[in-house]
Amino acid sequence: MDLTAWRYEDGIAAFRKEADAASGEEDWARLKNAYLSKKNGLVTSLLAGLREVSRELKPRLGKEINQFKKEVEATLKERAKVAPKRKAAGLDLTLPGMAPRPGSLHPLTLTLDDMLKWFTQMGYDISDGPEIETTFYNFEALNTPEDHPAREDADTFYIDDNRLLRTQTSGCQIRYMQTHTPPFRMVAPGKVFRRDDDATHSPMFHQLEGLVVGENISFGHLKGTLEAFARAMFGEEVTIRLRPSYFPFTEPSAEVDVTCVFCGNEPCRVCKGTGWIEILGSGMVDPNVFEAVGYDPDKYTGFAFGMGIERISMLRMQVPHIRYYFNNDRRFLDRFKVG
Ligand code: 2NL
Repeated sequence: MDLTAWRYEDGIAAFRKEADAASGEEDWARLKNAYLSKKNGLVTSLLAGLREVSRELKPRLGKEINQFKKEVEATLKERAKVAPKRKAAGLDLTLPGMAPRPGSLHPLTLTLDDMLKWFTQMGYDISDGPEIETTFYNFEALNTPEDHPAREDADTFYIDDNRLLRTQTSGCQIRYMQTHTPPFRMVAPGKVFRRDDDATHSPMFHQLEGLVVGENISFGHLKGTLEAFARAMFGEEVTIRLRPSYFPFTEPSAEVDVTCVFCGNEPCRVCKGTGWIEILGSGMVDPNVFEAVGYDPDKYTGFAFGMGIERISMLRMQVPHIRYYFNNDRRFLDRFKVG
């Protein structure tokens, strides 16, 4: 830019005129760009032009351009502060407010609430315990010796040699037995952790375990209880079957299947055409577990069971994938809104 004809008085007068005429954020943004843009703003061009002027003119012009720059910057900065205030002054208080969007209970909570309601009606006590457990409560007391595959580091999140994130809520039952005398019925719901992560497994999920101990508690009690539970959860028309299984803490052990509630005319994907869906594991408490808590295994017997709450919930709510339970996607959660 050729500065020979530039005069501070004319330059600043032109700027003041423009600034006085400016109203609204758009005008101010345009002015800021025209004067202060690093690329082609007037101030930048003036400073660039200064390099070309003669030695005699340089000191005076330099001073004037600096002065000019200062006033432009100060004015624009001052305006940037008041602009939002003008906007707030235009607030229309007669506009309708934004409707609150009430939340809803999570499907997992809905399922757990139903389960606990049923067990409570059946006389069960509800108990819980720590998510960080010792190896004694998670394994030793449950007849799971040091060399058992379930104790492999590969499945368990260990904190140190003696502490871990519980892989099941059974520690709650051990604590309960240590502080109560049979007969009793109790359930323990809570978070459990396993080093597993795929389509049907999440590294954290929720389990509900139950324990009934007394004199003469039999396998018949186990079967009748779990059948009544399955009917309460999936409908009076369902029935269950027991398959022999193995857990270190129960003997004998049984997995429980429920008749498929999804089977219609088409081939069923949920039960893979078998007509049965596995819902939980169970068994008669191993005498070694009673020994570990100081109960006389000749006096007491009991049954125990454990199930994944997400799994039961998915079946009841027809949710196709466990990840829906942890994503907190409103489109999914809103499906469970009441009212
Ligand atoms: C499963 C099903 C189960 C238990 C949990 C249990 C607890 C005590 C004593 C005996 Cl204190 N048993 N819990 C029993 C059978 C099954 O969970 O699939 N677990 C891996």
